[in-house]
Amino acid sequence: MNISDEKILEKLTELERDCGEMMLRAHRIMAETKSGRRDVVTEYDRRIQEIMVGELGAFLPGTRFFCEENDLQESLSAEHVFVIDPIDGTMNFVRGFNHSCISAAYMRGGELTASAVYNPYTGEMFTALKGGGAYLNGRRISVEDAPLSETVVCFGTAPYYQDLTDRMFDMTKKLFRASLDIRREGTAELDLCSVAAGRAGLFTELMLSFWDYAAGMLLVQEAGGICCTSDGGPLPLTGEKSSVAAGSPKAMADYLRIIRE
Ligand code: LIP
Repeated sequence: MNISDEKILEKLTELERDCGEMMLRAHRIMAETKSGRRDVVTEYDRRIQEIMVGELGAFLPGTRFFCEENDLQESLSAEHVFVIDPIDGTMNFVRGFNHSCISAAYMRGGELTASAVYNPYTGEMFTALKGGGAYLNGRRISVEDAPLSETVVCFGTAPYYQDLTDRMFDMTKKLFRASLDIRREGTAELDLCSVAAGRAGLFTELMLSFWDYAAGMLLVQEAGGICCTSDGGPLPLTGEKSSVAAGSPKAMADYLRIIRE
C-alpha cells in the first residue's frame, strides 16, 4: 500500500489531537514504576499507545511499531514503522506540571520522513516532513542561529541512569556559564521542539530511548538544526538508546568546542 508522507502526517496529527483530549481530562492519575522509582507509566500512556497502534495499524496495514510501552519494539528495518512515545514527560503528567506531549515519528525504508509532536496543554502541534520543513500549528519554524552565549539551553537529567549524574551536572554547569540560562522541562521531545522553534538554542541529554528523540530529531533537522550524540557523533536510527545533542549550527559549534576543552 503506498500512502504519501503527507497523508500519514495528517493521520498522526488527527490521532494526537484526539488522544490529547484524554490527557486534559485525566484525573486521579495513578503511576506505576517500571525500571525504577523515576521511570513511571500510567494507564493513560498505555491507553494512548493502544489507540494509536490500533488506528495506525488499520490505516497502514502491515506497518510495524517501535513504542515505549508494553514491550512493543518491532524491527526498524521494516518498510513502514511508527515510533511512538504515547506520553513524553510522564513524570510531569503524573505530578500535574501540564507540560507533556504525544510524540510519533514515521520511518519509511529506515528513514525518518514524517513526525508530529503535540502538546495538548498549549494546543501546539509541531510537524515535519523530510525535505518539507518544520511547522508549528501550520506556521513555518526555524532554529535561532545564534551563539550559545545569546541563547537558552534545555537539558535532560537522564534520571534513570544514576551513573551519569555527575557527568551530566558537570556538563550542564559549563553550558549554564556559556549561555543565557538553562531549562530542565522534563520532556525531551518538547525540548527538541523548543530548539526547532528557536526558543532554545541547544538541547542535550546523556541517555534517551529512540522514542524520546525520533520525532524531535526530524523537526530540528527540518528547521535547519543539527542533531548528533552528545560527543558529536551520528545519532543511531537502529532503536538503541543514545545520548542526544541538538541545536542551531552556531550553538552546536560552541557546544562541541566546550565539551572538547
Ligand atoms: C522522558 C524524557 C526526559 C528524560 C526522562 C524520560 P518519558 O521520557 O522525555 O527528557 O529525562 O528520563 O525518558 O519517560 O516521560 O516518556
